[in-house]
Amino acid sequence: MDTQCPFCSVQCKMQVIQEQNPTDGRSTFSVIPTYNAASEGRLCIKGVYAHEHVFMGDRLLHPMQKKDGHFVPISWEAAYELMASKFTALGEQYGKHAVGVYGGGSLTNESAYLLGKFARVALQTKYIDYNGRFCMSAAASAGVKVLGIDRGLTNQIADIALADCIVLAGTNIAECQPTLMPFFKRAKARGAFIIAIDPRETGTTRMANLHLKVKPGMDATLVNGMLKILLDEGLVDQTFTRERTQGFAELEAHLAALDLAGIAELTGISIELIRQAAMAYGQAATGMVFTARGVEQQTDGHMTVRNFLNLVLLTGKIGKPGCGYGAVTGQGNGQGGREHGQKADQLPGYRLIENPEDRAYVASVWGIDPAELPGKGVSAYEMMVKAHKQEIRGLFVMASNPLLSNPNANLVEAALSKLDFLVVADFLMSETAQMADLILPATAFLENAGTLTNFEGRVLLREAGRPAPGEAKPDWQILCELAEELGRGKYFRYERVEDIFDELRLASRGGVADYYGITYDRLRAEEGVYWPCPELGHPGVHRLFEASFPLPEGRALLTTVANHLPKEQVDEQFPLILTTGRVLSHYLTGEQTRRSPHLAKRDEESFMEIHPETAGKYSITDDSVVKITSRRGTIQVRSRFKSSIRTDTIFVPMHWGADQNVNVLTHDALDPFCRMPGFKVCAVSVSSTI
Ligand SMILES: Nc1nc2c(c(=O)[nH]1)N[C@H]1C(S)=C(S)[C@@H](COP(=O)(O)OP(=O)(O)OC[C@H]3O[C@@H](n4cnc5c(=O)[nH]c(N)nc54)[C@H](O)[C@@H]3O)O[C@H]1N2
Ligand SMILES: Nc1nc2c(c(=O)[nH]1)N[C@H]1C(S)=C(S)[C@@H](COP(=O)(O)OP(=O)(O)OC[C@H]3O[C@@H](n4cnc5c(=O)[nH]c(N)nc54)[C@H](O)[C@@H]3O)O[C@H]1N2
Ligand code: SF4
Ligand SMILES: [Mo]
Repeated sequence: MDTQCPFCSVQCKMQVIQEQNPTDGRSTFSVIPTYNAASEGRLCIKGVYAHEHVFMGDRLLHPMQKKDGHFVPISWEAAYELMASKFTALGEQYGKHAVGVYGGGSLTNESAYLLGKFARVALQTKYIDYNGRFCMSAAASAGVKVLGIDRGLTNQIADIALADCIVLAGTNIAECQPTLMPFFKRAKARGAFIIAIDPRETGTTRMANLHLKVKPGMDATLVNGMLKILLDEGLVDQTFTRERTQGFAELEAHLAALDLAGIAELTGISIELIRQAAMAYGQAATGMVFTARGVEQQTDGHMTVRNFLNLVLLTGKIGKPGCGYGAVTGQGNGQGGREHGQKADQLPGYRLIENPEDRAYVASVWGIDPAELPGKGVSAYEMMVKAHKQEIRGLFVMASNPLLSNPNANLVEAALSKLDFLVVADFLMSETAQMADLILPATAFLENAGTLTNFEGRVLLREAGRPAPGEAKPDWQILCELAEELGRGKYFRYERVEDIFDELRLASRGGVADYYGITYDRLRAEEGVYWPCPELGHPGVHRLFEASFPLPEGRALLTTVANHLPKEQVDEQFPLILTTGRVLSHYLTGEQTRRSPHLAKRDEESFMEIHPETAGKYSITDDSVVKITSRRGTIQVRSRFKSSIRTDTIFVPMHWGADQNVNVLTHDALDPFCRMPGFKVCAVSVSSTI
């Protein structure tokens, strides 16, 4: 089976070989990495064992309806009838917007595109959003505002090795995109200076020349310090700033008024270290800045990314070899998943649902009247709040496990319980699926063909390697058949998945993320194609912004960013900062990796990283079960002493559920610009359970 790893945004290519023993019929598996330009023939441990959840996990094989608290298998026909009748009845009683749709960044471009169309055309609801809201929304919205385009990497991956200075802010590439590490190591071997910004030590910070152990949530302020030093030291690229940006005068005045001693105090980083970082980046001839969820999953994540972009723009380090910005995308199709209409305010190709021209164009491709298209809905967590208020009464979740991944999980659980009808399409019995009234069995990566766009903005084709097991069906087929049952089938008739891609190409044509020139034949022949690719013979754009930015006068936007504190602050009762994230062997809510024996055994349960000095204060011993409590709830995990984490901070990963679900603790304040939750900072107390 020639395939791609289903997990992170690198999308490493591989071959899974199944051999069946003729006597007992049992299968053994081997996995060979295959070459593609991003992974260069590497796989991390998650890729090596990705097939395990497909073959060994307790796959969902039949549609199932919950009756008296138990799931019973039903036919696809009965499932479609039930869903259509329930959603139609809710629409008649409460209006069409009483039904919501919730998607995911693991879906192929074809399914993500179709899910957006399904919500607007088949259900005619405005409420659709997806898990990428928690992932890429801060970086995406900042990229659009400042640069005019949101593409994960503004240049090509090969540029990393050409950078003389690299800033890695809130990104743990060593554990989250491990196969990219050699690109950074190559840069370092060439003499690049690497700066990591992270409150704790990771495999990534260990690679750095300078590690700034920032106080969680204080990155925007830290960058203000770096910008001020660049300005004071004459390291601003005056020509670039004058010719290619706007807003310099305001930014200059704002920086001049800032006080470095105050910034050092707020961020926990000394002026000397801030200066060292600023000088290294400012003096380097080439350089790149990368941000990820550490700085983005904040209640000011949008503005924080804009400040990192100030760093890039003030030094003119974009649009040329060895220079650029990367928002290190998370999910396998985290990039494509955010371009084709799963987001509350978007239509395919990054068109906007509130823009009359965009509406008219997409409506013409879909063969409907633009007046029929609903307006914009609300963000993922806000849909949960609407469900809690019973404004949303029916919900269709496809490729996400919101019970574990939304902030403030107790409210989310209550919201999902209040729904009149919850449908979940998944291939595993997730915690959210367990709450469903109806489960639709989907296909896993080995059975599902389609395109995915990797973190660079390179579109890749993943072929299906095996038939769907049991009665499972690909997501796109489920959507088409449901649309038929809802009486909207004429808008959803495709013979093959490639036909959906061809419609997507047309729907995205002329948009920001233009896929028109990309075809399955090209994807089979080439190593993937970068968007924008507006014409069939077009090579795709490897490096953006070489000459201008797609904004008024071709200029990027500099932003004045205030020194902000995170929304939730510690106090006497909740004296520690909790930050959350990932470990190498598990993926997101752990649904897939917890079912893979080789991956699960590396980390069988959740844990809390804590400084031994801090632990001592609360009489906590190493490797013991502890309680962590926030203003929202309590979880229990095992302690893990780490003398390399800040003493005011603890870290808990996000991969487990039930009484280890870290999102029971997180708060639900959202970033005002992009509605990203502040997953990376909440106030907690810790205590021993002994
Ligand atoms: N193994 C593995 N790989 C994955 C995933 C997975 O679940 N497991 N998920 C994929 C997805 S969807 C995503 S979005 C990416 C996520 O990739 P990353 O964003 O790299 O992962 P995180 O661990 O969430 O956060 C990165 C780092 O931010 C640090 N951090 C926490 N708070 C702050 C802060 O306030 N400031 C700064 N500067 N740093 C902070 C954390 O200590 C952590 O080391 O990974 C993708 N790859
Ligand atoms: N505290 C805290 N919370 C976080 C984060 C954090 O750093 N800290 N990170 C956030 C981020 S970045 C993300 S991306 C979200 C992720 O949040 P979720 O979307 O909830 O995470 P997953 O575990 O990927 O859930 C995907 C579900 O869909 C199923 N699935 C996978 N592929 C497919 C498919 O192709 N089709 C169908 N139908 N089903 C499929 C899987 O079996 C799984 O049950 O979590 C967010 N939540
Ligand atoms: S998890 Fe990411 S880095 Fe690891 S094999 Fe899969 S795609 Fe590659
Ligand atoms: Mo993510």
